[in-house]
Amino acid sequence: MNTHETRAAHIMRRIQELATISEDTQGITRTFGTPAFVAGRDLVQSWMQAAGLAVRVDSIGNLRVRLTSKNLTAKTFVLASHIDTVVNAGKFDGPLGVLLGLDMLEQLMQQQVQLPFHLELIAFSDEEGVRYHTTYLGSKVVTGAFDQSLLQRRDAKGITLAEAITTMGGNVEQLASDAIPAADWLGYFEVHIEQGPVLWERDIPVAVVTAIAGQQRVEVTFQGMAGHAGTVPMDMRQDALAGAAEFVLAVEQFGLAHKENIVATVGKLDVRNAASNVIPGEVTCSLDLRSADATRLASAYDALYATTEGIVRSRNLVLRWELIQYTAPITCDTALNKKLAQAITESGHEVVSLVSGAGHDAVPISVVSPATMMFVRCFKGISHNPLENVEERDLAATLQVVDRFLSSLISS
Ligand code: HGY
Ligand code: MN
Ligand code: MN
Repeated sequence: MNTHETRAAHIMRRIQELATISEDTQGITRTFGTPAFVAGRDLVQSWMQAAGLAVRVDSIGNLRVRLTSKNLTAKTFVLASHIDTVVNAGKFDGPLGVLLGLDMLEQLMQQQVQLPFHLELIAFSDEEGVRYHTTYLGSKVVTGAFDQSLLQRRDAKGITLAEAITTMGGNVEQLASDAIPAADWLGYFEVHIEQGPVLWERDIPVAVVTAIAGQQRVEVTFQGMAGHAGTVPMDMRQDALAGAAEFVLAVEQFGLAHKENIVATVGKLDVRNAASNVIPGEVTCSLDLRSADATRLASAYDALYATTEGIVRSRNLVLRWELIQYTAPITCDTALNKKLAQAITESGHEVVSLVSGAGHDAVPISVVSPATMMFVRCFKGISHNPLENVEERDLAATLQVVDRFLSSLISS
């Protein structure tokens, strides 16, 4: 049997190879449905096929492979993560969990393990929600929760989600029939980088995830009056960008004032018809609001909306506030976490439990199945950044724990 170190090196080589595929030459970008996304997916598919697995590309573009149990009435346990990325991403956010899952299936096949349950590995096609600002498109098809009304959403180039799915070879007519029936789910497990500094600071390779924060994603548009930068007196302006700037700082101030319980970010800002000699007439920005506490998330949302209304009133602007996505916070499955903690202890590591500030596909999955995650230490906790990195020794340590965790599931 391959040692954990040789397996880790193999997975690392695949992560590095996948990282060479991108929409642009600068960094790593493979957003939902783009040619670069499809090229990356094809590479992962080729590795799955080389392992002797029959790969199904489902209607939303997820890659799906299964090891079936001889017990045909068995339920299905899912290992997964995502292969889409943010813009200028790191190498590990998503692919780590997919390629580690593929290694697990390869090991089980090599050892000819008789499974008491079906084991499905899924590479989700859209966790990040970068292109259509709606996350979890891939996992929501697998759980039967896909919102058909999203099909008409348009990306920055005006391409609808339906068109993107079709262009990628997906099938919008099949989206509702690609779910794993709720009764068939045995459990869900995702390995993912921590994307935070705790494991780095504590010098521990892995952690159990006990909960995942909820999030509100809003599109905020400030409508003023475009005008000549040279002729409109300062006190007669309806400057949309000045209003948006006040909003950005108000969001930061609110987040700092409530930093124990929430995080608030404006990650995108677009000035329409921008020119240096034009007073901005329309500005659209994003608001990303998160908390592990649903009540605090709701009150933060209401407070920031009220603040924004005050800003537009004082500046004689018009506000368009569109909630793009709301996801409630979730708690991970305690029984799975108990087994995972046991596997971590047996592997010689201290058990650290973390709440995830980042969203993950485990969130929609937890609606239909017991779900949990394990975090892997990453360099200084940096993620959504080309500096994102995982050390091979931590990947080997992760494999040791996941081997034990899966064995405990198989033998229970
Ligand atoms: O935004 C997030 O929390 C994740 O990276 N999709
Ligand atoms: Mn991720
Ligand atoms: Mn991410």
